[in-house]
Amino acid sequence: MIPKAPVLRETRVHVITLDNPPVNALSFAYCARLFAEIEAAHADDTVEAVVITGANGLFSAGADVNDFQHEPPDHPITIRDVVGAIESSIKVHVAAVDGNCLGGGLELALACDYRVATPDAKFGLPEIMLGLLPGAGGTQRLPRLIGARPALEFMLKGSSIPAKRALELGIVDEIATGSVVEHAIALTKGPKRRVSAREAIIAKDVPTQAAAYVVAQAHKMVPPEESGGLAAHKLIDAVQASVELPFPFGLAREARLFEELVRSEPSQALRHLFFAERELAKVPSFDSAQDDTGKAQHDTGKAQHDAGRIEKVGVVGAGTMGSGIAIAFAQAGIPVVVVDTNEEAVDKARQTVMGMFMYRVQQGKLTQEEAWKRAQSIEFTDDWSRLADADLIIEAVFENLEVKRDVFRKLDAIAKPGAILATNTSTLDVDKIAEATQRPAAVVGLHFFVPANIIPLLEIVRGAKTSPQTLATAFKLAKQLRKKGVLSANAFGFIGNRMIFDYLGEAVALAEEGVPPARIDAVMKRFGFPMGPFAMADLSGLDIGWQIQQGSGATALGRTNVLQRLVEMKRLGQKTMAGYFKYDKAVGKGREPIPDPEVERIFAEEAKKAGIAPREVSDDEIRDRLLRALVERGKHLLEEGVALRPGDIDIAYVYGYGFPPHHGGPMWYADHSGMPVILGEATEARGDEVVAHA
Ligand code: T1G
Repeated sequence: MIPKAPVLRETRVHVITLDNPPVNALSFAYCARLFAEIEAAHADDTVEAVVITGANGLFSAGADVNDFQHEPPDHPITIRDVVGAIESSIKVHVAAVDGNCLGGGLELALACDYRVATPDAKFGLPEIMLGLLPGAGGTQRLPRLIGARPALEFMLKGSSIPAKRALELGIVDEIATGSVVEHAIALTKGPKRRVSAREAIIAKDVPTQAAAYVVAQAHKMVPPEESGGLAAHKLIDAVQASVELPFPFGLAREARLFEELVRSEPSQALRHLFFAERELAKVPSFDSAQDDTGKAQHDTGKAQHDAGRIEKVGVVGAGTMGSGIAIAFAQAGIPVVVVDTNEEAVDKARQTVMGMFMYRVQQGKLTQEEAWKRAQSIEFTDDWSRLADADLIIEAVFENLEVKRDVFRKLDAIAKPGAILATNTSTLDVDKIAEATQRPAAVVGLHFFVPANIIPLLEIVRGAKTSPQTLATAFKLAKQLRKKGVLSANAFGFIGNRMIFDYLGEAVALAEEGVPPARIDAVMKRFGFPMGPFAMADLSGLDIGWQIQQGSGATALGRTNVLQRLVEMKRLGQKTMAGYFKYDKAVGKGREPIPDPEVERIFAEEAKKAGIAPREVSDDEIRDRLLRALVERGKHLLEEGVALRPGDIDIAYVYGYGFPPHHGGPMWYADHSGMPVILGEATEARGDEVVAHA
């Protein structure tokens, strides 16, 4: 039973506190209780007005996404009913917002007559990130409150805005300096003022007659429905209804569009990713973390509490990766020392970093002051003793085992007790690196992706001796860096790269069967990847692929020597303006892949030598074979315990390899697209096995 909130006798105001920990999600069950309380306040003659606020440090995170994962109970009380009750009441309602006010939580606030917020409050309608649209009146009320175009932009973005910006837009009426509830109570003196009673305009300076043009433009601005744009197009339709239809009809249109989206596969995929992301840090601890009864501690809660604080970081290696990692920490407000033996590299890194911050100022993503402050938080030096007080030191030097072991030996002598030593290796054995130190429990793999300050994926590689505390600190750090920390065991290529080898191998196999690389890339771009496998290989460098193939012997890219021939011809990819494609500075700043008949001739020649006959291959076969290569390797990695959950693999691929989020990631896609996956079939055909680092 929701505790009966006090009716403030002197003010005759009923204060309702949303309280459903951890995020005051407005689940069907909670809405039933809330609805009852609101109805009671409306029926209580001693109550003249209602203030709604939130407990647990926020207003509300909106609807309970779990409720959409299964068939709803018959006639559930939903946010719509709660909003409807507020809407139909003659009593003034004021939303007193502190912390996050998101989704259905903001829609509830929009149903109130007034909204007041603390300076730290944040407002967002992130439904589009879940493949949905605001389904409790947001698409009809927000356009009436701030104009259809600003409302559409706000909902299409889905990101949160601070209270100050919400005030500028007109979403909130006032910012409270003192108690937000007290401030709200004062506002209850104002007249009843339903947002729904207003007329929806396009925008302050745009006549309503332009509605059709604005709508048409909006549809052009978002991706096609089949490429992840389904929710966006339906959202535009709903906002169009807010301009063209009377409020109740617009609400009905919104409800119909919402129901269509809830059942849509893109939304199911995005909801899968929402929960998969929140599972990432839930890691069964190592046996060593046993409680006093000897039972292994499985809930991360325990491990989380042991997470160390990272207040200063050292980065060894001032190359592209080292600079990107330093920027990522500076962006998270953590001071960094970048060390390199080579003074020239140190100077170059200083310029790279400064250049990157200036570029973000030009993009309007940072103010000059913010850029300066962040750049100042990075120290560049060739004096390794500057690392002595760092809480964490990340090595990002040349990908060679002996070079890295030397660095770790040196760091082990310099670093303070309790400091964590991390390696950014992408292919080498973390245990062999840890063996070079006296503190293997404090050694962990932190595998960033280029550019490290942009790509959200961070593979956290657990070595044989990595302690639960070190792991817990790594996961906490991932959150501080706004990265998706995905746990991998210490195995060749970890998760992401191990799967991409098979994906690239299948692409090469298709090209050997006579399918032009450009066609293969086009098929995967139509599926939703930002680039195809061959353009991806050219971006990371064919010499890297060849080196890894040589180094590991774990997997061969294809059944011929095409890769070897291209590397010998110094066709190393974008960096040499020729790889599987050729590049021209005059076309797409030298980044646009241009088909090269020379490469197709080499494929045909090598295939003939290997006795591989050209054959007709459909686009569907291309897509399915490439995705199956990913999924089969993914299933192997799960069996081998390299990856913990299918959801972890999906997060890794969506946030690290451009797998289209509206397809949920390779493992979810395989389960939901009916793609036949026979474990071991393809891998056996390729005659390779998972190579765990011995
Ligand atoms: N529903 C269910 N569970 C939720 C939830 C939600 N909306 N939001 C968070 N959780 C759980 C989460 O799974 C985790 O659980 C715990 O709360 C802490 O979350 C009709 C249809 C609010 C900014 O999209 O953005 O309203 O792992 O780890 O980093 O129009 O959560 O501990 O078991 O993320 O402090 C729209 C989603 C819903 C907001 C807090 N709302 N949430 O971040 O904690 S659709 C959203 C967030 C809707 C209406 C429509 C963040 C947060 P567990 P956390 P955090």
